[in-house]
Amino acid sequence: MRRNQLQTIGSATAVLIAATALAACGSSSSTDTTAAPAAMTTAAATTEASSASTKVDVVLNEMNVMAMPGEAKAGDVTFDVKNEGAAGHNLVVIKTDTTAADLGEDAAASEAGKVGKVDEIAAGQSKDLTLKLDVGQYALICNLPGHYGAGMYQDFTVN
Ligand SMILES: [Cu+2]
Repeated sequence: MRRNQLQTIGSATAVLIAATALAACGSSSSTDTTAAPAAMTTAAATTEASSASTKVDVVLNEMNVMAMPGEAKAGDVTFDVKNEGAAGHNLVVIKTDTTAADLGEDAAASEAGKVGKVDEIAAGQSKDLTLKLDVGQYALICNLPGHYGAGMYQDFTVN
């Protein structure tokens, strides 16, 4: 009887140790192999989501608007607008059937068809603007007095 009890305790202890070892092994391996890939999957998904928004660098100076690239796929487009000039500039995004050079008067352009605007940016500063753009022809202009007429415009195509 006593010997049987000892055997029972002994095997119960062995089972406990094995279970503890399994649990420790299981929990550490599940942390290492499932949590890490899950985090990587999340990061990859985030990267895919942000790359779904096309990034366009727009540089403003005296007296140019330079968008790189000059076209984008329809959908979310993020204009990363940097004023590399010495004066303040703004950026108006206009959907238009004409070219950017043909928006109207010399001093200031018509903003008919405006789909978004970045208010005046001080020299050396940057601002972002994300717009959902349909397929079409657009004009990117600075419409501070005299700037459009001085050449601050560029065509932009969404396809
Ligand atoms: Cu300007």
